[in-house]
Amino acid sequence: MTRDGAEPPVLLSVERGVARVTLNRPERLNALSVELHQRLRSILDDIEARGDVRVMLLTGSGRAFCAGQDLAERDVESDAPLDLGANIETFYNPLVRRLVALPFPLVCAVNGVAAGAGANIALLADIVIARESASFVQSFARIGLMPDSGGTWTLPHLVGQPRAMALAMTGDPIGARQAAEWGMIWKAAADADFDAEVEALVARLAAAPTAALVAIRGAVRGAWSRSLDAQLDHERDEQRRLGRSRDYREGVSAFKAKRAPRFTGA
Ligand code: T3D
Repeated sequence: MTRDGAEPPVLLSVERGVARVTLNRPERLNALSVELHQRLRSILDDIEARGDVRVMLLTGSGRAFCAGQDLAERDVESDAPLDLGANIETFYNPLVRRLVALPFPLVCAVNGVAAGAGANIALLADIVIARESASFVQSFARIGLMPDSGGTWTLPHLVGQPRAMALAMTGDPIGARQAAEWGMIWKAAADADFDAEVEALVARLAAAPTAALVAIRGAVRGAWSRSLDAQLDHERDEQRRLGRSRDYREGVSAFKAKRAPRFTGA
C-alpha cells in the first residue's frame, strides 16, 4: 500500500534471486501512467542495486499484461499542445534501453492481453512465455500512431517484415499460440499450467550462471547488427571473459564430479 492507502501501480517482491515485478493497475489493464513509469523506474534502480537478483520476472495483475500508454492521460479534447515525443524520450526509450541491458535475464510472463507499448515491452524480454489465452496487439494504428518502444525494430527481426508490417498496419490481435508458431515469443503455455511453468522457468534461471546468460543475450542481440566475422571475434572475447569466471570453474568441476552445479552468478 502507498501512504494514502492506494495500491502501488507496480509491485515488487524479491525471493531466492527472483525479482517479481507486477504491473498493478488491473482496472486499467495495467496501462502505463506517469506514476507507473516512475514507480517502475525506482524498482529497476532498486533491483539493479541490491546485488542478489539473478532474474527479473515481469507480469501483470488481473486479466491483462499491459494495455500500453494510459490514454486517460492524453487530453485530446482541448487545444492544449501534445508532444508525445517528449513522453517517449522521458519514459519509454529509457525503459526500453534499460530492460535490454539488465545485468540479469528478463522473463516476461504475459498473463493476458498485451497492447501497444505493453506488447512491445513484453517482446523485449529475453524469454517471453504467454498464457494460451493471451494476445498481442499492435494497437497503435487504431489510434493514429505507429509502434514505439522498439516495436518497429523488434517485430521485423522476430517475425519478418511481411508479418510485422501487417500486424502493425491492421492492429489485429495475434493469439499467444500463433505468436509462438511465428517465433514472436518462446512459448504459449496452457492457462492451467502457466503459473507453474513460469515459476519453474524463473527458478531455473535464478540458479543459472548469470554472467553467461547476460553474455548470451548480448551475443544474440548483437548478431542482428554484426557480420559473421565480427560475431566470431565477439564470441572469442566473451568466451575468454567467461572462462575466467567462478561459474565456469564450478560448471566444469560439477560435470567432472557428476553432480549438479551450484552457480553463484559470479
Ligand atoms: O502517448 C504517448 O506517450 C505515446 C506513447 C504511446 C505508447 C502506446 O502504448 S500507444 C497505444 C495505447 N494503447 C492502446 O491503444 C490500447 C487501448 N486498449 C485497447 O485497445 C483494449 O482495451 C485492449 C485491446 C487492450 C483490451 O480490450 P478489451 O475489450 O479486453 O478491454 P476494454 O473493455 O477495452 O478495456 C477495459 C478497461 O480498461 C476499459 O475501461 P472501462 O470502460 O472498464 O472503465 C478501458 O477504457 C480501459 N483501458 C484499456 N486500455 C487502456 C485503458 N484505459 C486507459 N488506457 C489504456 N491504454
